Amino acid sequence: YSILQLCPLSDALETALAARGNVKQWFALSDSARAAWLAAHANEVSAVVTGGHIGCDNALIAALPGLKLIAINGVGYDKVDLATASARGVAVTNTPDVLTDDVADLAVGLVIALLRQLPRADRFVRDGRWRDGGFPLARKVSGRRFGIVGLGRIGAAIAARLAAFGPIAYTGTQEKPVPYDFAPDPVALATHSDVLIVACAATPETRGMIDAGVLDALGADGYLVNVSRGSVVDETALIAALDTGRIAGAALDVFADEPRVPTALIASAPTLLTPHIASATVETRRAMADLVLANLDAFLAGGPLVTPVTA
Ligand code: 8YV
Repeated sequence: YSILQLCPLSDALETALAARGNVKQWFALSDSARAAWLAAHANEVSAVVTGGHIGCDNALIAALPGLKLIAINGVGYDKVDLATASARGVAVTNTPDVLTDDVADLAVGLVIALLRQLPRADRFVRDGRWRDGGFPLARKVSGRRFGIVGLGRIGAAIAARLAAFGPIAYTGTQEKPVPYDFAPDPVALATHSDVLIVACAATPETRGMIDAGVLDALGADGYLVNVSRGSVVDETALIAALDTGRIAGAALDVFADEPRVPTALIASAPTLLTPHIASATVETRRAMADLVLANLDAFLAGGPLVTPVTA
């Protein structure tokens, strides 16, 4: 085998991978089957293909002496230790840009769905409750102040869309030449925002950054939207803030321990929960697959990688 596949991928991508080498589906093996397989085949693996939220841990990198490439089918590379990979001479690629529109579109959709209570309104009609009275009033989207945490490619695309609805401010590692107000930190941003949208990369610095202090600064009328990584938000603090009405609501596409979602969040009424679907459209998953393959082909041909991740 030469390609180790760490998570399920689209049929088209799996077929294309199989045309390029022997593919082993790691995610389908039990722990004991993994150990046995490694004992027999570890030396043969030159490339790992994985998802952004799965990555490739250091133990697996260490177990694959012939590994030269980790191709991530996603933009986030927080689950790969770049220092370890580069020390071992393992290149890492991701799929930037092609998913930016989708993630930004979903963020806007979550903002509208959360404030206008769309999932609950849908249930209201289906449950036949319309006949018994009107749906409770929701909250207005236009005119809200939007705070973007992380004005990278995705954050900027979210800002461009939400600028049609209301004033935008942002925070991040640096101030940028953009027509939006810069806040020096998340607390300052949350203080002046009605809706806080998390779009930054997950790094050691951003881990747990949206904490109780940020949520309190957002306030009882404020909403949180997360399309980044669950690790950026202190989930325990978020649950407490939702349960005590210290923030008005949250829309979450990502969670600390996916696919496990805390029962407290499931039980929490002012939340909208989606199963990490920000890049999950036919069009974008096709474009991501094409980029994974372009990187793999460049690697197999010994040429420069198309979208390498650099530390
Ligand atoms: C995917 C993602 O869910 O791009 C990312 O970082 O988290 C998502 O696009 C995942 O990587 C699909 O494999």
